[in-house]
Amino acid sequence: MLDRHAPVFVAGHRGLVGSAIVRRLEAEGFTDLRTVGREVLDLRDQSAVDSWFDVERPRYVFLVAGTVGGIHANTSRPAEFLYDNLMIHGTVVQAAHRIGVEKLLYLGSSCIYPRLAEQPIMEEALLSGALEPTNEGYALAKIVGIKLCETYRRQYGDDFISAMPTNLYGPGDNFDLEGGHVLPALMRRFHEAREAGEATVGVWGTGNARREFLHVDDLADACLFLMDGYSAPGHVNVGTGVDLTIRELAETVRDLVHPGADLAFDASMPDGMPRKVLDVSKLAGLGWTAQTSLTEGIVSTYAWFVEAAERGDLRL
Ligand code: GFB
Repeated sequence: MLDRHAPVFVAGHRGLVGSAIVRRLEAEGFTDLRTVGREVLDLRDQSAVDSWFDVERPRYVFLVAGTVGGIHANTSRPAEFLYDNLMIHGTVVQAAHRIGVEKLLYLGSSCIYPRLAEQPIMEEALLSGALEPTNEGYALAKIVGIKLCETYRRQYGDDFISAMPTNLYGPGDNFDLEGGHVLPALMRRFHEAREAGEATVGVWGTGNARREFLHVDDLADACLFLMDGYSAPGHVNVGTGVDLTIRELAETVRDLVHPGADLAFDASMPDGMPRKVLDVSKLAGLGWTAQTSLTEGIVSTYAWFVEAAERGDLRL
């Protein structure tokens, strides 16, 4: 179990995941959280990262920093998604190794798995087939992150572990309509259509793609659970094991935010992976399962969105 008074570095503390991990660690009584903004430290710069680690000397690291976005951001900025993430994973893992960090958790993504992987996707499906082209750059960088943790463990004995979350949502998400993920985009689009008195709301793709959604507070809980009790080379899927179509998702958001609105599917936008649902039996076998139902999570995240919008405090 982690020492609650040891210095802990949460890399990426302002993002959806990092902010949830900070909340979870604070609630757990961690007393020495270390964070740094990108205006102070460029995590792609090895010597800057090394200097920062030399000064702060964290004993534990949550590596959840990265360039992230939805399907459109991934397809329009593939070089950034590949380069930024590749570098960030490399610099932080190497710096953690160099100063002797006792435990590091690296966060990947379910997009590491082949486009046509057997569903639900087991951890063993990694590198068994071609990747989904809409997020290949991001997926390649994420796969390298897993391999960094595995190889540093094998060669140096470092206790570096990896978790692979499914699609995430929750407070602190990016509500940008072009760059963000489907759930925050749909919440905002339905909300703005209702405010503007518009009866039709656009949804990208055919609506037939299937996705699984995990509340970010559940993910943060799983990350702490793994840091406290898991130490092995294999990565661990984190999800609910339950998926639905994008059409069903859009209807759920519609019924909450703008009941009666019509959906207009834009098939010129990509669906991405046809289906992406994780087999979560490994994590369940270790003793952890997700607690937040999708409906509950959508209701509370929408309430958060409305309040944050009123405060003028949204990432757009
Ligand atoms: O959330 P999203 O971008 O994630 O899209 P991916 C999920 C599905 O929702 C796709 C559809 O089939 C989209 O076409 N969709 C419908 C929308 N309306 C919208 C909308 O307004 N915005 C967005 N973004 N989608 C990402 C990867 O893929 O998943 C990343 O690109 C990352 O690399 C992330 O792994 C978890 O599951 O398609």
